[in-house]
Amino acid sequence: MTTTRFDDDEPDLDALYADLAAADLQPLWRQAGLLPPAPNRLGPHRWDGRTLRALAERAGALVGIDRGGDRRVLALSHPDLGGLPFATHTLWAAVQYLKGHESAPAHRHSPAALRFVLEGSGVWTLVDGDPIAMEPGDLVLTPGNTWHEHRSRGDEPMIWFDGLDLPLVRALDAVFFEPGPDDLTPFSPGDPCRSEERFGRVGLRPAGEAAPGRHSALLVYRWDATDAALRAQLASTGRDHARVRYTDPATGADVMPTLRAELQRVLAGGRTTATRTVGSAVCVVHRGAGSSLVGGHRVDWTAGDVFVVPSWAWAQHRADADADLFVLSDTPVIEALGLGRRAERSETEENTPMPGISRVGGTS
Ligand code: GTQ
Ligand code: FE2
Repeated sequence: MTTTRFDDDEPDLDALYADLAAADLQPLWRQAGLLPPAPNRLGPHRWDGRTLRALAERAGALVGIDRGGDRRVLALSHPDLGGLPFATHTLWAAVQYLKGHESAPAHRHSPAALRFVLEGSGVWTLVDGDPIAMEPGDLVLTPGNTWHEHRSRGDEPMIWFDGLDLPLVRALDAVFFEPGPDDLTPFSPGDPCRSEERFGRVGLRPAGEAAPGRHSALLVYRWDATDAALRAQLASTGRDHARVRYTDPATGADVMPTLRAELQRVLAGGRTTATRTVGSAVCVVHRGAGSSLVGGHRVDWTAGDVFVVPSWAWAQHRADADADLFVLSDTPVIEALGLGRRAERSETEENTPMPGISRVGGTS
């Protein structure tokens, strides 16, 4: 007998509960919190960037990259998830640290991954053998089931943010993993990135190619282009904040079926509109400093920090210094399943206090 055995003071009912448990059954009427009025599984949480970096450096000094794990990765583990190495119930978030001239060998897995580069230089990620040079602020995709390896040809270490849909794919029991060959893929730093050459020019893709696949054929989004799009949006709207979504250039869809990636810029003194959406998000502070109101809690942040915006929590970001937040979310899944909801706090409500978790469901 492994299922929960409920009990009661009334002997007949208690006997029923005993027999239910023996038959691996549970009464719905004793399930508390199974059907909450609104999503409530997580609170906000923040990881300090300096701590992440310092501990990644220590791991770099003590732990090699062996065929065992293949990756020197520190997973962000949300305290509300009972010890699981997951940032939210759907998203894996981690920092990966690769020292100069190290190689993390090829493997592939059904969970999809993306990398947002924090610091360093000299690293290439090879995706199905295509070499992608990584620089701070770049977004690199390693879609589900693509071979990927990380290769340093420089002297300095690199640290980047990893985002995966691993907790979601695990919950679906759809994880496949395969190690690659022991031999590293040959490449030279001068090799062009084929994906970028073919799909990296806005609005132009090779004519007559096979229909677009399940993920973006463009595997790298350069910081220069992201920054230019944000500047142009700020200039054309005259606002103090701007947001761009990384998309499949052929379809305009999200970069991968399970993951949405966006860059939220907030100028010093500016603040975003308060919104709440279904689905969880992880925000990586690329630049600047500020604070966010998340589900009624204040989260102060600075460059390098990572914080969680839980499902259906009100979120509003304010910047004290020009700030860039890389935002990873599971929204494509939520939308594909018809579970999406979104609320925005209107301008007329601007002066009323931020609704907190305790008032979820009462304001929209
Ligand atoms: O770089 O291939 O953070 O497979 C977790 C799993 C990174 C990777 C992670 C992975 C990788
Ligand atoms: Fe991987």
